[in-house]
Amino acid sequence: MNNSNASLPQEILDQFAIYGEFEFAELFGSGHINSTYRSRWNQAGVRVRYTHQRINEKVFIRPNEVMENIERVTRHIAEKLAREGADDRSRRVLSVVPSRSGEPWVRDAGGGWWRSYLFIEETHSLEVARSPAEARFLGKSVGLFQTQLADLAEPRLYETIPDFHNMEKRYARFHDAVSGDACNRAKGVEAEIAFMRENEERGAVLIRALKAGKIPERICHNDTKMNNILIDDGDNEARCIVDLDTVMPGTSLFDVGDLIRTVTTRAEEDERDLSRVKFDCGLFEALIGGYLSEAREFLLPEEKALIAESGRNITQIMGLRFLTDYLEGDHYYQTARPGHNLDRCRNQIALIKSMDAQWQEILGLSAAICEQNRP
Ligand code: ADP
Ligand code: GN1
Ligand code: MG
Repeated sequence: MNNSNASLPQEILDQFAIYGEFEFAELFGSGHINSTYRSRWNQAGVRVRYTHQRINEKVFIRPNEVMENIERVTRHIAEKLAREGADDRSRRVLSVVPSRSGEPWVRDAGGGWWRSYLFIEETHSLEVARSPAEARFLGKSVGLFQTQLADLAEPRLYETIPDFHNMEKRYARFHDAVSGDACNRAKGVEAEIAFMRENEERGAVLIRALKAGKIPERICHNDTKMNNILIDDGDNEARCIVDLDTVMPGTSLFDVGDLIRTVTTRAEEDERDLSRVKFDCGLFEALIGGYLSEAREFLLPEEKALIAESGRNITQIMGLRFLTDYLEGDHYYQTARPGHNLDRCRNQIALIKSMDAQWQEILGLSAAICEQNRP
C-alpha cells in the first residue's frame, strides 16, 4: 500500500502555480508512506525548489480532508509567526503551493491527488539523534508545535485516519492477522506474537485514559518521528515540522511517545543488530527537558505523569503495526527488502526491553524533569 511506483508527471507540475522554467525533478526523502519529489525551477535567474507528493489514497481515503486540515494548520502557524514578527518564517512552517485554479491540490488523469510545498532549504532530517543537544531541540520543536496549535479555532480537525493510535483497534487487527495468517508467516514469529500478547493490557493505557477523559484531547501531529522534523544546517536547531497528514485530534502523549521512540536510541528503526538498540537515559532527559520547556504551560499533571509510559506505548504500537503488516503481506509500509517489517518489529521490541530494564530510572528521571519544569 504505497506510492513507490508513482512518478511525477509533467502535466501535474504544469498545473501548480509555479512560475519560471522547470529544470528537473528527483525522488527525495525517506518516509514510509509518501513518495516525495523535489523539483528545481529558474525564476528570473533565481533557483527555487519545491517538494511534490502524491497523497497515498489507500492510507488517506479522503485527501481533500487531509489538505483542508493542512491548510488550516499551516495558515494558523504562519499567521502566528507573522504576528510575533518571527524571522525566516517560510522555513518555520510548510507553505502549501496552490494549483493555478487556487486549490491546494492537483488531480491527475487517474484521479490521484498531488500537492506541492515550498522546499525548505538548508535543512536536513535525521534518522538518529547525535547528541543530547540535538534531542533537546527536537523535543522543543514538538512542544512549540503543540503550543502553536492549542488555540486553533473550531471546527474540530478531520480525523484523517480514524483510530490511528487506538491500541485496542490495532490489537483487533493484529489478532485477525495472526488467526488468518494469510501469508503463512505466523510460524516464524511466535516469540514476537507472544510478546505482543503479553503486553496487550498495558498497551491500552493511553487510549483508555483518553477515552475516559482522564487526559484531554488536543491537536497533535501524531507522527513525530524524528525524520519528520527538519533541522537547520547552520545552527543544528529544529526548524520545521513536516509530514502533516496526520495532524488531528489525539493526546499530546502520542507525539511525546513517538519522539521518545525515535530519539532515545542511537540505532535506526530497522537496525538488525539488536545489541545496538538501547534506550539512552541522557537523550531521554534532554528530549523531555526540551519538550517541557515549551509545553509546560499547558500540560496537565495527568499528562506529565504518563510521559515515560507514552514512549513505551508508542514503541509498542509501532512494533505491533510492523508485525501486523508483516503477517498481512507487507501492504502498508514501504519496504526495501524481504522481512523489513519484521526487522522493524524486532527492533521496537528490543527498544521496549531496554526501557523495561531501566524502568525505575526512567520514571525517576521523568518525575525530576517535570519537577524542574513546573509552569
Ligand atoms: P512520508 O509520509 O513518506 O514520511 P514526508 O512528508 O515525511 O513523507 O516527506 C519525506 C521526507 O522529505 C521528510 O522526512 C523530509 O526529510 C523531506 N521533506 C518533506 N517535505 C519537505 C520540505 N517542504 N522541505 C524539505 N524537506 C522536506
Ligand atoms: C509512517 O510517513 P512516515 O514514514 O513519516 C507512519 C507512522 C509510523 C512510521 C514508522 C501515516 O510514518 O505512523 O510511526 O511510519 N505513518 C502513517 O516509521 O502510517
Ligand atoms: Mg515522514
